[in-house]
Parts: sequence; structure tokens; C-alpha cells
Amino acid sequence: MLLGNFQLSEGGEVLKRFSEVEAVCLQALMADPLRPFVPQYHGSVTKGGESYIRLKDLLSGLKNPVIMDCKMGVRTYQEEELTKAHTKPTLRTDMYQKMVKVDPTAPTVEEHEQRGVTKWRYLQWRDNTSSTATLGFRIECIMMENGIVQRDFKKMLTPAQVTEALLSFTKSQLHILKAYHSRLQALDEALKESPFFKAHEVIGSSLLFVHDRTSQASIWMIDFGKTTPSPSSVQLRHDVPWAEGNREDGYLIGLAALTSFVGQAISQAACRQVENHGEEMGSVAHTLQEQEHTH
Ligand code: I3P
Repeated sequence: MLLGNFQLSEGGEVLKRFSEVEAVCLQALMADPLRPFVPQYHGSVTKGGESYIRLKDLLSGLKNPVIMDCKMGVRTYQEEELTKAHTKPTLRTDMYQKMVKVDPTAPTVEEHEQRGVTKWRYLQWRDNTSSTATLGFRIECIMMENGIVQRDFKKMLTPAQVTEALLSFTKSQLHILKAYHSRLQALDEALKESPFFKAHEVIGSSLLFVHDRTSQASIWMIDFGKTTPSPSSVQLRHDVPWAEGNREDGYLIGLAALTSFVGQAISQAACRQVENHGEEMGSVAHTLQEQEHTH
């Protein structure tokens, strides 16, 4: 999400490249229990021949914001992408190159010969080599307060790695971690009440974590370009694994895991605080002893 599709605008708004699918979702979300978790949507605008979605700037008023984008769900491709890959495959050279850059052994012999992979194949590979397929979410990127964006989470798979990333992102600040934990729990409640969530397959959507030095911390649902109404014959649960045809996105699997990792990060940050306090007390006692010796 970060940077790519955005153009800064004035007056606390951002402009995002227009997508009909996303605009329809945002419109519906403005009248849904999820509204407090979605950036305010102000319709669309055309500028210089390009159409944009107008959204409230989630960073406005924040001092040197720290941001984390977590892509939610057990898969990031739509079922149509899979069908397309089987029926009329289009090869993507750019995706083949991105794949080889991360792991030269990932493409099959045939893909190496073609120097291309289908989009589905690339997205599925990304899901399987990151925590998406197993944990139901992955960290896409983190921007620290100095503005540097880290994207080296592509192969992050284990719960311990995720907890460590959360501690580093929040600099182990307990009040920030606790604020995130409460917000995730509140989101879970709102999702249970949401008619929108019941009726949509939420693919490739992110949770944007944002905090700054003044201790403001919040989480927002963003990126609805691949969120579509589920067929009326399908009753989505969001908390069961995906199998071709069941349309499940695993959004709640990811949310539960993420909430539990933030909980673990809270415990670890609390332990580290106690340890640091112990070390500080130890060094004060040491200094006092030394002072006694010199007198
Ligand atoms: C991109 C990422 C995007 C996807 C994009 C990929 O890969 O999966 O979500 O856009 O496809 O290139 P990566 O993050 O590894 O660079 P969509 O979600 O819109 O499909 P694209 O190149 O066709 O835009």
C-alpha cells in the first residue's frame, strides 16, 4: 500500500488511484459497523485526466509516524486468478524476475525456460514463502520514524520472528502495544457485527498500524481493490482454511494470530522492562559501593 498508488493531496486528504471495486466497497463501508476502522471516504475526483479515490489522510496530525502494513488472509489472489492461470495463462516476466531475485531456485525448469510465471503462481509462491498461508497474515512493510521503509519480511514465517518484528516496530513500548491490542479486539467485535464482512470475500486487504511519539496508536482497514461480494450461494466464515471453490479468505485466522502475537509482544516487553529495571538497580548499587570504597 505504502506510497505506490498514492498522491498527496491538501487538507488532510490523500488521493489513491481509482478502482471501481474499491470505491464500491468504501461506499458500503461508510454505512457499516466497520466504519470506525476504515479511512473516511469522500468520493472520487478527476485530476489531470486521472481518476482518484479521496480518503482521509490517516497520518495527518502525527509527528514522525511509524507505520506497519499487514496484509490479511490466508491467500492474496482471487479464485479468478487461479482459473485464468489454468485456462488462458499470461506469463509475467516482471514477476519471474522478482521471484528469482528472492530465490533463484524457486521457478520450475519450464518457468526458467519461459522466463515468466503466471500472476497466480507468483502470488501463491509469495503466500507460501511468507506467513500468509500458515498464519493468515504477513507483514508487508514497516516505515520507521526516520522515513526509511523496510520490506525485508518476504520470508518471515515463524511466530517468534513476527513477535520480534512487533517489538522492534513499537520499540517495546508497552502503552503502544496495549493500544494496538485493544484496537484489534475492537475490530474483531465490529467484524462479527458487520453485514459487509459477512457478504464479502476480503482478499489482499491490509491492516495499517500507525503510531507516533505523542503516543497516538491506531489500526485501519485499507486496500479493498480485490474485495468482492461473495456469491449468494456461499456463506463465508472467514475462520476456516481455503479450498478451491469455497471462497474463504481466512481473514479471521490472521486477525486471531496477529492479536495473539501482539499479546506475546506485550508479555515480552513487560519482562524486558523488569529486567532493565533490575539491571539499573544493580548498576546503582554498584556505583554506591564504589563511592563507599573511595570515601
Ligand atoms: C505485488 C503484490 C500486489 C499485487 C502486484 C504484485 O507483488 O502482490 O498485491 O497487486 O500485482 O506485483 P510484490 O508485493 O511481491 O511486489 P494486486 O494485489 O493488485 O494484485 P501487479 O503487479 O499485477 O499489480
